[in-house]
Amino acid sequence: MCLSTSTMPFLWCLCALVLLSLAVLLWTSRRTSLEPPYLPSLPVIGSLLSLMGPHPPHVLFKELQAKYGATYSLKLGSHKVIMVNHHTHAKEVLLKKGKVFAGRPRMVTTDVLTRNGKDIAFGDYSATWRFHRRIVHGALCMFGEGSTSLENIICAEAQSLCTLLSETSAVGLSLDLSPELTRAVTNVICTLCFHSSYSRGDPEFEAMLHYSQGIVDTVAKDSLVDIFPWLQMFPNKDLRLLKHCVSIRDQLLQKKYDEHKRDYSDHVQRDLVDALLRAKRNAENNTAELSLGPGGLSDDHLLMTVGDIFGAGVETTTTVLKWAVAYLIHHPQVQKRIQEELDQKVGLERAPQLMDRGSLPYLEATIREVLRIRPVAPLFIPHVALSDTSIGDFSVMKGTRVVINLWSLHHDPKEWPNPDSFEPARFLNSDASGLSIPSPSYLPFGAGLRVCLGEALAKMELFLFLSTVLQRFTLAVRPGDPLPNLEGKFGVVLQPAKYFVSALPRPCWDRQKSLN
Ligand code: PLO
Repeated sequence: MCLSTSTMPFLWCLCALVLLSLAVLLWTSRRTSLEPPYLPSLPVIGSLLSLMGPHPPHVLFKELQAKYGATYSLKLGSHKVIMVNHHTHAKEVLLKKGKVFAGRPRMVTTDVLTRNGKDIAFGDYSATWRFHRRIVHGALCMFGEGSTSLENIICAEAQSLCTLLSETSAVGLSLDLSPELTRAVTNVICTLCFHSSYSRGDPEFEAMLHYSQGIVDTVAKDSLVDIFPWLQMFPNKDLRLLKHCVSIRDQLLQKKYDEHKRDYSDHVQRDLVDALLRAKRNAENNTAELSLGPGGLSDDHLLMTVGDIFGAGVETTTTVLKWAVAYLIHHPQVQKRIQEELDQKVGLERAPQLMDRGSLPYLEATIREVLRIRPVAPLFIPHVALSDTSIGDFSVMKGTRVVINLWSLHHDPKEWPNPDSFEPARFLNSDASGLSIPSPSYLPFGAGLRVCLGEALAKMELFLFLSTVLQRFTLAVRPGDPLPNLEGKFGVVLQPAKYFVSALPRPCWDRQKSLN
């Protein structure tokens, strides 16, 4: 066959076009089918051998970036997990593709804690979950931020903490602050949820301290039984402890819940449980809401959610306060600067209030730095991809677990100069008159659909407790005592080891009191 010279250019164009489309096709298919680098993995045990070593998981996962890059995958038993260590991919998961990654994995320990995921934090994404979260959000807004009664409750608890510190310092004692901080924070949550509170030595409170620690020690910390569910068949000390602690917690919650149901009235809303009960009843009367799926919003759901609010409200805020005190003891110059700011802006005549927040930037910067350097939940709770999707150039299959390593985000040396050193001033603006967030690699409360519901409440508490105590006391260890250990014990929350504090009344405060 002979081709005329006039058809040649046309054919060349056609060939070029075909080649170009092939290249584009090849490139895009390569792009979306690219898998994140894999840690070595063996049948049954998955990547477990690569995860053994002296470091806690969040630190190990951060270090593995050097070899595998910021986003890599591994296998925990039969589960494929993608580990995300950089803020761009973290935000893609939490914000840009928040809905696709809104799932939660079923785990043996969290199923025990939450009656198979009937709560909000560990519950999987569904219409019931969305409705449930919406009513809890509404109820928290009603009783949460901006509520003067809540501010009064926190201030009263902070004052009673100061009274205890005065008593112990008067007899030269140093003190493990943990139970007292827990009681103060518990009372805030108790008032919010149940309009009740605990006094020192209350046996119910002691029981709560005990069961809650048992739960923190055993739940959702990548324990073997969560990785290999079949291990439940064998005797397991941790699982037994968890079940025991959960049953005590459930009795306590059930008692409060039953009392509320008995005394419920449509006309008064005393607390969060009343608000939740009302929302549940409204939903039951509203046929549209009944399409929520099997069971709708059951009593179990409400009970488990109150358990979440209670557990999260107490364990997280107490832990941050303990970290804050530990770091303040290590950095007396930071404490001094907060106290100077308090003396200047609040004075000694009155206790600090929420309205002082804007005029105490250094204290607020210190709180931000504590939340950066020791994030409460360094690996958050794992997410699950609800459909085939991608993270950056990597393809992600439906059902893959995604873990955001907040520890890596908060200790990224490219984002935070000297990431391991405690420097509150990094959160101040250039003339130190206000606050700033110097890096996008900062998500202490998470982001997106599953952002922490208690963020506003936590911030109120951290501010009021720390300002009230530091206005009156300088915190230190007794001469010769060790400084608090800053390493932390990994679990569903990263807790500091126990330490003892001595609270020295500030001379200016004492002088002021003797004048009054
Ligand atoms: C803390 C111990 C309690 O007894 C039960 C409980 C409930 C909710 C959990 C909380 C614990 C730990 C912190 C969690 C919270 C839900 C959201 C929060 C995991 C286990 C965080 C940091 O994500």
